[in-house]
Amino acid sequence: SNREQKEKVADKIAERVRSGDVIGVGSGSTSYLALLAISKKVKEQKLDVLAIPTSHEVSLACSIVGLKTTTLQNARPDWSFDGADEVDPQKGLIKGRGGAMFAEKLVIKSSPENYILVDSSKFVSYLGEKFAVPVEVDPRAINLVETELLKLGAREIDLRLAKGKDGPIISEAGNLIVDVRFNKITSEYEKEIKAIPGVIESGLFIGYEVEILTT
Ligand code: DER
Repeated sequence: SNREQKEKVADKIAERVRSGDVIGVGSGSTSYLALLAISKKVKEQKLDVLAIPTSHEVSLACSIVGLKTTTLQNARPDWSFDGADEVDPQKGLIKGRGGAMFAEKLVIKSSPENYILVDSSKFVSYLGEKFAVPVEVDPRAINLVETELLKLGAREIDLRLAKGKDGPIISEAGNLIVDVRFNKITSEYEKEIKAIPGVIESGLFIGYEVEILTT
């Protein structure tokens, strides 16, 4: 099953942990299972490990499982693990269903080794096949960014709404998130979206140093 696939890949990544590691910890359900597997090994073998969380959810999970944490301001990750929503044949990713792609991209760009943990359902022939591209936007720029995204060829732009609160979700950095569907995502889109004033980050990860781990 999907859950068993995720647990298998979570156990695989736990083997990577060495004492002294500073580990970037991604967000999402697969990363969460990996965090549980890693914290179990850290506890059993009394390893000296520091985690760099990528969301409130992950930092809360680290405190629950008893993993010490640090930040990118205080440490550089030795390696990181994370999930993804889509992986294309060139290892391009769409991430951000969980809304943490800004911090996740900072960690992935800061880490010499990045493991992307996916079950078979994440592989696509092209990016955008199943998922929209999440884009984090400064609230002051929402109209400007939507106008520019339409010029870029967006055919659908949805403001991501909160569940437990009226109105839009607010990201860890205090921004809005729009989910954008395009007809064709080219390798230039990550840069072109980022160049729009008011865009903080997108969930497109194209050309990053990542290793895909799957079952
Ligand atoms: O938000 C993210 O980028 C997460 O990594 C997400 O895309 C993958 O989450 P999942 O492991 O719950 O599918």
